[in-house]
Amino acid sequence: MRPLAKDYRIQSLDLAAQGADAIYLAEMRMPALARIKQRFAAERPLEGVGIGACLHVTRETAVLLRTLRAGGATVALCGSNPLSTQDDVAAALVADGFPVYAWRGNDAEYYPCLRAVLARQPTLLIDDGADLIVTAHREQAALVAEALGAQEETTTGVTRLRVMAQEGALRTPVIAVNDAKIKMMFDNRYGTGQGVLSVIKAMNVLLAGKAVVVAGYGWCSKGLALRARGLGAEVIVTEVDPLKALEAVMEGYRVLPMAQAVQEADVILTSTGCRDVVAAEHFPQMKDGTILANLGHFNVEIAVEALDRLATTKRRVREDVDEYTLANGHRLYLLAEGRLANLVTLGGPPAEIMDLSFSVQALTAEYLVKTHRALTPQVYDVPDAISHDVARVKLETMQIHIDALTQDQLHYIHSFHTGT
Ligand code: RBV
Repeated sequence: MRPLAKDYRIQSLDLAAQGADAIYLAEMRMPALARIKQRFAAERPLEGVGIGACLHVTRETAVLLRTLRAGGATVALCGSNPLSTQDDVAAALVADGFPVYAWRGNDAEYYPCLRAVLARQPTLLIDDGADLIVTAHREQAALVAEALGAQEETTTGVTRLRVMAQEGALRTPVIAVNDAKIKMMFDNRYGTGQGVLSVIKAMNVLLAGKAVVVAGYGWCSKGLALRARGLGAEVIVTEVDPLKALEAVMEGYRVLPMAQAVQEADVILTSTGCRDVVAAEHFPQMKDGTILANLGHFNVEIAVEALDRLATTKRRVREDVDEYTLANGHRLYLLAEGRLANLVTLGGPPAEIMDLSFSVQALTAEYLVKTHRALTPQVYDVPDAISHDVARVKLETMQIHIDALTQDQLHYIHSFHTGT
């Protein structure tokens, strides 16, 4: 047994045994990360590196933290969302020696918890949504100047950091883990896509025959549309990007402006990275019983404050479900207070998926430690070789074999001489 972390702020240490079981079950389904952990333990590529992590405090995140520690790093963790912390996991991590500052429902002290991580003077930041990186820039200029760099897990965070870079405000190199092919193709599409189940878990509603509106047609929304259709729903997509809208049309979905879509919707799912996608004027247009869920990073995609203002009554009807009654008598059901519903109600993308994303995080940390001297403050892509490595290892652990190019084939595709 490791000694308890000396400093921490969590809900209750009493939940540690339950959390340890939850982590154990996730770890079993994260074989690619397990291989990295084994190699890290032997090679210690992160020896002496202090990592500050701001991530959803989930069982899968716990497996990542242990992998980073096996590589020689010390890691402190805060939550990247007020509602996504699994309190049992936080307790197990503290019992396992990690300083953790997070509890479910921590709205009021969200930023103090980020500051507690920064107070440990980490030299590498791993973020999900860019709150930690932005806070460090605002309040800890020296820490940022000394840092090796940072890594960002999610679409919304990468968007923020690219704006920072464009405005010349970024002071440390950032690697856009989200933009790695193996992250977007699997975590965003199938991981968030499976988040359709949050509607079923929260409301146990039949999706077959329902009109499900999916706002946006990026990687996350593609998965949501796919899975909603698979459950028998009629999917309507809304978009602002003509290319993505056309893609949705060709995929066989109806595409409508939101003002029309809301009138037909039984369920509305947002994952756009933008704000007020479902806005004040839309609520009175909705049918009685419409279910609203956001799966994007921040709670701004559905205009919750406007909904609060418009509603004549609001009451909690089930765990993570609030009923809003409007002046026209229609009742709307909002999941997870408009925060990312799949994290809050389901615990996030499953371990098999996070195995991929967090393998990329672990290998990116190793890459940053090795290469940071050659990097400048801008947003970098994850080297493609990392995505390919993780995919190869994942296939191996699934005992799926693929072909290899012969010498002749290699020669052919690397030469322009042979034609008609
Ligand atoms: N995410 N982390 C977890 N189970 O630990 N689940 C989801 C987890 C990340 C995911 O990669 C996505 O990009 C981000 O959370 C949204 O904030």
